[in-house]
Amino acid sequence: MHDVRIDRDRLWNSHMAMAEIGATPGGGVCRLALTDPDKQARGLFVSWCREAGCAVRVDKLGNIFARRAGSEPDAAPVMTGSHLDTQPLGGRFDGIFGVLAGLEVVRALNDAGIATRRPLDIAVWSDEEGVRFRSGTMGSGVFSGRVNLEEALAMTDESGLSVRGELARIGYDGPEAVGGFPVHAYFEAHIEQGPVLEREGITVGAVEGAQGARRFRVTVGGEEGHAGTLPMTGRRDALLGAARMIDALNRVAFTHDPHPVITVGSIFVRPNSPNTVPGQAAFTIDSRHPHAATLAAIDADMRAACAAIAKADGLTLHIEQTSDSTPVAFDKACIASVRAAAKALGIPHRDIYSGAGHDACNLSHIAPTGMIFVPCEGGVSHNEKENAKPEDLAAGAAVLLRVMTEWAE
Ligand code: HGY
Ligand code: MN
Ligand code: MN
Repeated sequence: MHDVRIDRDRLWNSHMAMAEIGATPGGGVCRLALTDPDKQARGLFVSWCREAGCAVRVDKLGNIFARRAGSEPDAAPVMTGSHLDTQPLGGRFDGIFGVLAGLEVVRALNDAGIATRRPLDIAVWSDEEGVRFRSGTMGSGVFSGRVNLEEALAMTDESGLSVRGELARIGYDGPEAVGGFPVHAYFEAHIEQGPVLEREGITVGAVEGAQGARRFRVTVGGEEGHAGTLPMTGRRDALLGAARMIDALNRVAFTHDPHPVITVGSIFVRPNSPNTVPGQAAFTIDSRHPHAATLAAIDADMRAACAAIAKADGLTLHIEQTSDSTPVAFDKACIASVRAAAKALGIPHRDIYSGAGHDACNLSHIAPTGMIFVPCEGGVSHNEKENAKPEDLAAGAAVLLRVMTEWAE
């Protein structure tokens, strides 16, 4: 391949500049979907892409596509990308690496004056994390036809603000239809968010697939009462019931082999007053497993556990499933390209499976899809301490450059 080189420092410096937007005191980042920090991050990315000669499009769900023209403009693009939205105490690399690695590929090709036959698209998907609006991988979910656009636009956050309203507020209610154009292949670079690569001293993971993930919102109903006068017997304490359910759900995880991962990450209490017995509690469940049948069995166990406690405590129970992503296997030819690119570049690599969910999981339903993992320190992610090495990010970007240019011919 012509002398085209990833610029390690430029890639790292772009990460550090992006990390200043929504920076948290603990060294991480907070850029919840469609908030002002997300708007600023989007704006910075778009300005960089325009400087790199890309044409930028925004669709009705705020997904951004920066296109580097190919010699055959009507050919289906080779696409890369990820997300700029983060967890509330998120890291500087989760999602951001996939977006900025794509930009570095474009910058490196520009430096070398190399044209590709197919256009190259860098995508920024709206609300991958699903922290503020409950579904997770929302933008790529609608793009791939797995989530209904109107339902996504109607989703509201805890304060009742809708996706539709927030997109308009930050100016990313784009004109383009969501999806509907062919994608020749999709490759996403991402930190592993697990310990395997670092522990084995391996720089690149050729990702074979990702486990399935389902989310639920559980609402428990009891009755408000005075903390001082309501006797302990006969209370209908919704928060106590929820606490018992959360403990029972944790124990469900150990009754399946291999263990699923079941997480209750957020809880809401009404009226949330220190001297009122809670009349309502709501909490989320994130349940994941590599096998679809086991995911279904876990659902049944979780529902049974919550129902038994609700019955025993005289509480009402409502369980709403808010997302469902099936286990995916990525495209074998894409995986082979990632392995071959790492090998050609002399980069230590191995096959690996993803415990985390990604936009690539949605894209895999409509285009040949592969992922490139690089190590993160201690496997830590969704944590302000999330860290990666400049040389590993550059190696991942070099593999991305190679596979994208291979598939763009
Ligand atoms: O939750 C996930 O797996 C992803 O990091 N959003
Ligand atoms: Mn991510
Ligand atoms: Mn994440």
